[in-house]
Amino acid sequence: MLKVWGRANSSNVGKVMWCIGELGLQHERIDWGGRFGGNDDPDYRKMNPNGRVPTLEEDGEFSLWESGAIVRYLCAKHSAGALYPDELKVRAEAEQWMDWAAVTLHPFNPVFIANMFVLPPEKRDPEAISKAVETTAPLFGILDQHLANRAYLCGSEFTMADIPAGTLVHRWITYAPERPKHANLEAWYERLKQRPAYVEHVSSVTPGR
Ligand SMILES: N[C@@H](CCC(=O)N[C@@H](CS)C(=O)NCC(=O)O)C(=O)O
Repeated sequence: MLKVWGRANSSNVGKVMWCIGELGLQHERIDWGGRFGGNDDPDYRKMNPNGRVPTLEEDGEFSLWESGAIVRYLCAKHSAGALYPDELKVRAEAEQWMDWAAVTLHPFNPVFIANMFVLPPEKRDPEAISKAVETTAPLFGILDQHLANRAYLCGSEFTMADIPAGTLVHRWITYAPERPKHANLEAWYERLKQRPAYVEHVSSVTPGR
């Protein structure tokens, strides 16, 4: 049995839960981290020395942290040749988009969350949000251009490549109304919203802590 340790309103937990939903795997999710606490629990730290969420626990004998690594592992195990592309170059491209989303695209997200949901209203900084929009818009422009002639990041089919950036695009489109219009990006977001697991774990979830 799979266990996912992590609160549902974390984008990194949402990424893993969306993947599990796509794969149709039996699982249990345990509210952890944020307002639920638990990150400093010594047993939890044995599984995840970072004291962050999510952590995947499998059959009580294997655990894994880093949401992107968890998505890769689950897709490789349960969806080889589909969500986890067989062809080495296609898989490398998928991993390229996954790493890019986690490292390059992601930084706007904590700025949005802190200044829209977590900090007390008097401490929120609209300037920080504007700056994040300004630096992030060209990055979503890269995705928009890439999506000009393909339905999903690796081509005509949905793969694991779509999961990390797809998790973030919801927050971008929902919480950055002053963003530039990117028609291909918005069409991709609409396609993702046709997927029940995306709606359940990403697009219907209000961010927070
Ligand atoms: N790179 C890590 C980041 C993990 C991370 O920073 N998670 C955040 C939530 S998105 C966290 O644990 N925050 C503290 C908490 O929720 O208690 C991953 O992708 O799994």
